Amino acid sequence: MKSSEVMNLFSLEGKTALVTGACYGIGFAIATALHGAGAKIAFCATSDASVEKALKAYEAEGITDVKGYACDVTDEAQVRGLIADVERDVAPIDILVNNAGIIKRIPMCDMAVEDFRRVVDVDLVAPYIVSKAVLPGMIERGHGKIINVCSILSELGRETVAAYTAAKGGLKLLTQNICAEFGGKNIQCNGIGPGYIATQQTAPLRERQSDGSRHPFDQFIVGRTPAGRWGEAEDLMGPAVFLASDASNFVNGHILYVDGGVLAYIGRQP
Ligand code: NAP
Ligand code: GCO
Repeated sequence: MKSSEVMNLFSLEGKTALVTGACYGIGFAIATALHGAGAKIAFCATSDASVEKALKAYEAEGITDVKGYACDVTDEAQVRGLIADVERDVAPIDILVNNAGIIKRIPMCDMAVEDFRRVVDVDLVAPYIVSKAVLPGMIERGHGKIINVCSILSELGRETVAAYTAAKGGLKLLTQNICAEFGGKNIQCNGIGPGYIATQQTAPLRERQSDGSRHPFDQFIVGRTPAGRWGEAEDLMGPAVFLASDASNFVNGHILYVDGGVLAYIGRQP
């Protein structure tokens, strides 16, 4: 390959991507990035109202050709319908980003088993359901990219998020297993593992205190992150384009942590 052609490796021209839960936050940033690299974008969210709101947000970014669908990704019948709709309205899916996720912060022994199951359903079972629905088409067409949005909590635990860490740890291994099972079919399945990113999901951890001071968890995260700041959803844009593109064709079963260095750091010395 000529050096002048290297940047073409990152182009997504002619590709179609489905990003789950891409109304705002990380999913929105990833969908916007893939669009900027040339892909046609479809996304889903939990309700028509979410989809309508998101379409306006994309429009505000100058993106008018995305397609949005209401779909609960934990429901296999709805997911099959979603894939059929995307293939009919847009094109067969080359890139799947399993981004939709929830968290419930409840001490483990106070948590109802239904709450634990719901988190595992959305954060782990749904990526399995959506991947299972797109894989046969990817195999038939001879290529495919699946990106699972994991977390640094695929590696670490912390108080109150037992279901989330169990699900994200499982998602890391599901990523490796999809790689193992379908790598020979020219399908690459990788994960992105964000650190602490300033989105709606983490807003309660950054709320100002009544005296105007920063939330103790906010200070803890800044101290625990070598970069010395929270991540922004935009920090995930480059890594997502890389993992969706031909630039990563021999990268498979890998979790790309985008965490400002948290996982490399033992924490500030006293
Ligand atoms: P967010 O702002 O809460 O957005 C989550 C999105 O998922 C929303 O669009 C939501 O749809 C959608 N969603 C939730 N349940 C769904 C379901 N059953 N079916 C379809 N869509 C569903 O979250 P975020 O912070 O951007 O996080 C996105 C992903 O990154 C999640 O998997 C999260 O666990 C992961 N992550 C986040 C961080 C962080 O610090 N923020 C760090 C590591 C990993 P509606 O708009 O309809 O509610
Ligand atoms: C929490 C946070 C995390 C982040 C993220 C960290 O309560 O600890 O919400 O779960 O969302 O996954 O990488």
